[in-house]
Amino acid sequence: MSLTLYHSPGTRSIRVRWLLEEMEIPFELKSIKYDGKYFASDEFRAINPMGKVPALFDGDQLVVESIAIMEYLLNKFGPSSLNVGPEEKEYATYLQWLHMAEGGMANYIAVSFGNKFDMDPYKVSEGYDAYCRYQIEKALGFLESQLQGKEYLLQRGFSAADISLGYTLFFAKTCIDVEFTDTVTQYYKRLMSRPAALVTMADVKTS
Ligand SMILES: N[C@@H](CCC(=O)N[C@@H](CS)C(=O)NCC(=O)O)C(=O)O
Repeated sequence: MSLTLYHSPGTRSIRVRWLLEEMEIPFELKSIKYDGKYFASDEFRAINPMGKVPALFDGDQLVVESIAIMEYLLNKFGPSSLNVGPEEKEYATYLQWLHMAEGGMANYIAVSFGNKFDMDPYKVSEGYDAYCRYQIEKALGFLESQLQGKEYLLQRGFSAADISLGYTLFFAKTCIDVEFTDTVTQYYKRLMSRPAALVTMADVKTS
């Protein structure tokens, strides 16, 4: 087995690195500074034709998309207590947050962040930026309601869905102006104080 992760501090590859650390799976870390020009270069496109991080190689098999990589690792290198199966009561909630953290949150945060800093090619209309902000606020409100009486997203404890969302909350907190409720703030602190998160986030500020 040989796993290689292309990672940039502060980006979605945090999800994959954090999961690998939690699962204690050995891997080679190729940490590269986030650089749009390099990511678009022929050199990097030869590694990942999408020109993005994360990119995971399992031998010569490339896997992209952070949540797909997480599912790949959980299913291929499990069993792991961080994975939740269809036979479990909280399977629906698990799958929902595992994916919503990216498709229903981080994608909107990325647009709003890029727009705020005039990043090419992220410039969008005021109307679309407001739409993205609306989606982010709505998801945070839903999260607030789902966290009531719980330490993590699931009653049964910490899971890969918390890793997926932990990155998203980091992205929101550090890149766009967003207020977290006390419940979400406590949840975020709980996630970021995990030993595997501390290793993964050692090169970035989480507040
Ligand atoms: N949905 C993808 C998003 C990946 C992504 O956009 N990564 C950013 C860093 S957070 C990137 O590499 N952007 C470079 C680019 O799109 O040119 C995932 O979850 O892996």
